Amino acid sequence: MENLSFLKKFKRYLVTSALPYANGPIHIGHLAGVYVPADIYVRFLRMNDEDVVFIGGSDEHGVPITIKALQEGVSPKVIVDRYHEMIKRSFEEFGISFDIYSRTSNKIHHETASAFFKKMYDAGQFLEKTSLQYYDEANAQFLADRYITGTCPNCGYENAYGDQCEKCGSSLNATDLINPRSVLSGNTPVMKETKHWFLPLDQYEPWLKKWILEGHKDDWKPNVYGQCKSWLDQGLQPRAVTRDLDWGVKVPIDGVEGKVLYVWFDAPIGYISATRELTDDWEKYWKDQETKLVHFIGKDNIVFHCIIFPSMLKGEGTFIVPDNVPANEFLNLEGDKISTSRNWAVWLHEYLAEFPGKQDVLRYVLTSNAPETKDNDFMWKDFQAKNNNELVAIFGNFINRTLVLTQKYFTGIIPGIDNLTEYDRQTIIEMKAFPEKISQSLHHYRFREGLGEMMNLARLGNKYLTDNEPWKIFASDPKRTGTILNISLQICAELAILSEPFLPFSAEKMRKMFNLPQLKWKDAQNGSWLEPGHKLGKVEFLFDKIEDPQIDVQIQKLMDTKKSNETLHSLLKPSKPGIEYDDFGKMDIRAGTILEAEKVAKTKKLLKLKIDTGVDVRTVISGIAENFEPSEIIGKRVCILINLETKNLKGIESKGMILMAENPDGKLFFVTPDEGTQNGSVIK
Ligand code: B3M
Ligand code: ZN
Repeated sequence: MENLSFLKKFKRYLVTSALPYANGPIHIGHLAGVYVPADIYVRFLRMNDEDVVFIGGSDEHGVPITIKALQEGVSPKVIVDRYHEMIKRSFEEFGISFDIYSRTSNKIHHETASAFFKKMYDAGQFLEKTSLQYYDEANAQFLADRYITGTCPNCGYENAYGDQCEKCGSSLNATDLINPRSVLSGNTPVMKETKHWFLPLDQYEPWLKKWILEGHKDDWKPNVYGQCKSWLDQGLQPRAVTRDLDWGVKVPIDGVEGKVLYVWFDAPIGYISATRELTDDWEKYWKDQETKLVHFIGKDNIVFHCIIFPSMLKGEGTFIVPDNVPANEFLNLEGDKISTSRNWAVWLHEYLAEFPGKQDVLRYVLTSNAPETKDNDFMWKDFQAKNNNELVAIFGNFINRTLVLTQKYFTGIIPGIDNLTEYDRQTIIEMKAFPEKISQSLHHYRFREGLGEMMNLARLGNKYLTDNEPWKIFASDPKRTGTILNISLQICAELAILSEPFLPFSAEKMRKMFNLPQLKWKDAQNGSWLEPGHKLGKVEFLFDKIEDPQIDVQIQKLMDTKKSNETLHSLLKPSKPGIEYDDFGKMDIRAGTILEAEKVAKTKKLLKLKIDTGVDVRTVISGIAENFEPSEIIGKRVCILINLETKNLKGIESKGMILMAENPDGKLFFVTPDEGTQNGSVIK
């Protein structure tokens, strides 16, 4: 392939894909935005014999991790171990062909990030600033990023985070929030002094402007370039690169305790640590101008990869900066934004379990629908249609028909070519153009377009075979049948090569069916390895039809999610008006134990409970008979309000009330004091 001169400008490639937070599983949004395009690109480069490393790993630091740990009541380590393993496994199974999938909790990463910071610190490249930050007195903790919520000053959304409003997307400082609240205690935080180190982004501004605005106007995607330009036009401010947290890479300055590197400082260095972990020869990938560094990311990470990390690399002084950052927009699901907290997603590990062996179908659909220039939608019906009408009906059908006919007429041995018709010649010219066309698309990060061309090649083959009807002429003209099948087989084999970046599992199957060695991209243009006389392998189906019931299950699953989200939301009782401390202080609530329970005769709802309150043993009538059997609650630990006025119910004196939690659907639960409390413990 003479024309691939662009591939020769660089000696080697370093391709990174965003490190997902290890606080949840991977969903189709991650795949479409980052991992599928990155994998296509890397597989394409490898087939062109390029020296390339493909880096991935889990981002295991930062507030997204510690908040998740807090919600589950476990340590951050438990969270990252669980999700790192799960993510790693599902990527592997899905065929994302990382050279390494590492994690930022590794020792080598802590060392690398620490040394990186230290070098910049020693060279005086950070500003040291003492400033006032929000602090939660009850928990004795500074409230970084997502530890603080409040009302967004831009759109009025009440649950905006200290670093970002998820409703309107604006990036915020904690001090911008109206009515700030601590996520830990719900309290209004106070201001307290703390010292931090800042990366003076303003000092990098002239260099960034020259590098991006002048240097990459034409080769960066408009969405990426546009975001950078708007940041640069607004003017950059110094940005804190340390945090008051105890989970992360410790700030490597003598005498500094309880502070870690900001997760967005350490995470991109994770790309470097992973390369070091992969090879002793890592420096040539990171420090030689002849390396092409490409970051695959989603659009929410643009500023970090185009402004902040490059400034860090530049500041450190010995590293190259990215040649391109082909960020994608977002993928929505059935018309709605993908959301982990609302469980509005198609999870990769679930897909793999529910559609075994169909990795390529999802890869195909996500690529043909990739949100390359604008947000896009994943629809299950469209998934089914693309599988049935494109992969099965065109691609699979063409390959299958050609192989079956070759088995039938030539016992699976490739026939030779006789005379070529004008149609044959035209087809051969057309098929020879595809490797270069697809190369151009992939080189320019236009993966949808590349995939579209690959399908056009399948269409070309399918049409050629249909138009020439070799099955009708075998009896009268076996030589002509042989020529038609030879040309069809060449197209099939070309597809086996050119589909590899997009559909690696199917390409591998095809390689076996054609009994071919591992081939290179350049082999696609000359079919010389496909000599007459070559014996084909065993024929099997590449794709099969996905029927309605399988899709209906998926749609139903999403409808159930939507319904339960809506019910939860609409049924949730609004909060009551505020009260004074004294109002609450008047209540005497204790930990207690239910000693006896029996139904109150002639009532449906009432149970008569005898409760040890620590202070005394007393009788309480409780309206929970429809929810609990007396026998199942004897011995249950409860919280009981003991200074409530005595009430006479069905002739029995009820002294107090036990605390219950009620779900929006009316289901009742005991509020049980934790183990270790004793009867009579004061609840306050
Ligand atoms: N973990 C953010 C994200 O998952 C972050 C990416 C880090 S890349 C160095 O969107
Ligand atoms: Zn907002």
